[in-house]
Amino acid sequence: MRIFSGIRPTGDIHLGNYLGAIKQWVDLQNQAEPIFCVVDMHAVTTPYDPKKLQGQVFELAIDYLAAGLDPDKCILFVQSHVKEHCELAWLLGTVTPMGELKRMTQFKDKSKQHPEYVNAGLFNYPVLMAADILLYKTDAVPIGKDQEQHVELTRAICRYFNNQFGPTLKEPKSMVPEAGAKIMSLTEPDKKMSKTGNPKGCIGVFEEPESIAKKIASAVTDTGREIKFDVKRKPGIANLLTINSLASQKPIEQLEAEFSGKSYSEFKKATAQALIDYLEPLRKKRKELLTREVYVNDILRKGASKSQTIASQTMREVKSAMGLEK
Ligand code: AQP
Repeated sequence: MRIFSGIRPTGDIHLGNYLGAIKQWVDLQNQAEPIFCVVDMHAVTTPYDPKKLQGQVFELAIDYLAAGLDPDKCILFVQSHVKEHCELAWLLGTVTPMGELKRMTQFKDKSKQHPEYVNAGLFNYPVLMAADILLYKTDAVPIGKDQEQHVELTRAICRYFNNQFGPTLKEPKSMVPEAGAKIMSLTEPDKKMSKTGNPKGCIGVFEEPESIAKKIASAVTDTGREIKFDVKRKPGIANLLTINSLASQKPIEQLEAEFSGKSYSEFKKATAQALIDYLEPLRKKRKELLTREVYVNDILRKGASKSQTIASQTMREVKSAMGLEK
């Protein structure tokens, strides 16, 4: 089974990125044929600083390795190093109805967030994402809940293409984790945790322990006293229970029993500690990797070469099906 996934190099990865996506990638490495990507071409669809982009790409590659990706088990590369991603995106654009793109929640959200930056690249983001996935004849895409709609569209684009030009591309499925698929902001528990939201609501995977403890201590909860998993009535507590459960590897029911009759503050302290302990090995590994630039660049170079071998074969098939090549 081949899997493909990626993250935009738009800043430090957070707990949502880790629990929703990367943790699954690490768990899947031993059973699947995994390809992971730093999707820099997607990063330029929203405002960014060109002087910082190279550094952010490099740091995200380090983050992947620190989080547990093993370059001997997976292919790891930078999207813009394999030109076939953009080439296929252009061709897939010709079979993608505009109406489908207009429905995409992420396009609507990002257009509102950056009204001065609503560009055609942002509109076509899901077509590039479809190209990323279809280029590798991917079976499954491990992602958080917010990206499910884009994978659904990828499946539709795949069908449009195959119906028009004959069976060429493979229809992938989404892989969304049972727990952690949508980690919410600590300050606005009705919104997903995000790199570009309120920084106080977002916990970085490599954040210092004191800062993690502070953020969890001031996480928005409710006026009640009960530590119960109730997403509608107690979204803040439900979010903290999810985080604690994944970090401590204790089922939510066990945590509810353990903290029955205890205060929110005691529960928050324990949650912060569980999370700090959980993330400690990742933080250590990242510090070590930051000094190994040659090693990391070598992994990315080899990864791009392996990806390109697969990608160029798919492009030959696509171009031949479309009559662009013999
Ligand atoms: N809050 C989340 N909970 C669970 N999974 C999440 N993902 C993102 N946020 C959460 C998953 O992480 C992967 C990378 O997503 P992305 O590249 O779309 O991330 P992003 O756009 O960088 O997400 P952000 O943090 O919201 O950044 P900005 O603010 O720049 O848009 C995906 O699998 C996603 O589902």
